[in-house]
Amino acid sequence: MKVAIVGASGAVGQEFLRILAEREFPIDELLLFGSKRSAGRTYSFRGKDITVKELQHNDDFKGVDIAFTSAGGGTSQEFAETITKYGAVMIDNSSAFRMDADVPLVVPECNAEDALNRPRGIIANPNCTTIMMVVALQAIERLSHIKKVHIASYQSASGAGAAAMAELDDQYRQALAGEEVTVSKFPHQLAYNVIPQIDVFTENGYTKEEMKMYNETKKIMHSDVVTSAMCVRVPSLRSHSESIWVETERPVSVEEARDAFAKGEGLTLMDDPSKGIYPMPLFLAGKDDVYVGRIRKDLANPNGLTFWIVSDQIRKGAALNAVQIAEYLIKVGNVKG
Ligand code: 11C
Repeated sequence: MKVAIVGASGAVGQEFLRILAEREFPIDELLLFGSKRSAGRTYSFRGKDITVKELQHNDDFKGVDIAFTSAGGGTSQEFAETITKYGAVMIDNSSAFRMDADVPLVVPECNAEDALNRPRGIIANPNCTTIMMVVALQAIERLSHIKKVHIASYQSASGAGAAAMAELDDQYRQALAGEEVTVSKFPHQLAYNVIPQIDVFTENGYTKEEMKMYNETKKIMHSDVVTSAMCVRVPSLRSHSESIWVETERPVSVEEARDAFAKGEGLTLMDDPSKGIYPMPLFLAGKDDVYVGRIRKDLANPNGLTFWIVSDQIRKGAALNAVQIAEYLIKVGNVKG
């Protein structure tokens, strides 16, 4: 199998390299692409050095079976035709095509089969906050239809990329040294702070990040579920956390929910609050699953249940989810492998 990574030098691109190396992903040849700036850099993959090529409008994607793209929406828009014209399946991590009717939006635990119907050769990877949430929601949906979801997110610096992680480190160093704090990747200083804004505001007062959760959840779950999210940037480095309140058609007990989470695909139950056991982002970076804890009835709603999830959003929220989509296509014989 000939595989390409577009945006190889970014935080998600680097995670693709790690995940493809550690899984038994069938690769005969791996091509790395990036901007003019990152072209020429070399990364090691399964003991071999691979040099990043500049992404250009040429025939470099001839013979490529799967292209994982994570170089921003603009690049995905501009290069989608170049990438897919010889038949490569483009699994795109940007928000460029997610809500297009002819592009499936896939989280394998929920709607893997949607990936088989891709008229444009493009499969979209959802936003990280949506991916981790729907993996957990799917377990509850199997018990009773979810009508409403409220979410408060606690999103790490890494959601804004590798440079943003470095900026958070710098901000702590600068603040402790009494220096002026550099703010460039976030709307305000993040060190010693939380910021109730991720992405830009839309007309209804919600941010784009919050509206992604609203729209993408319906599409992935094939559901009329309505979500209302408050997305907040917090000064953790990696892994996002979410408080979630669901309202189901019939009341779901804590025991039923705990059992469903324990058995759910891609989920790990971590729920023993009396011993201080619940998921925390600091300790779950680099893990594959969505971790669930603090499961309890919603005191404000007889049909409500509330819980807390944490997941490494660069893995399950981005690169791992895309690789799992590709693994599904290989497993069902939809692409050769
Ligand atoms: C963040 N969730 O934490 C965003 C990053 O649509 O893929 C991912 C944006 C996207 O800042």
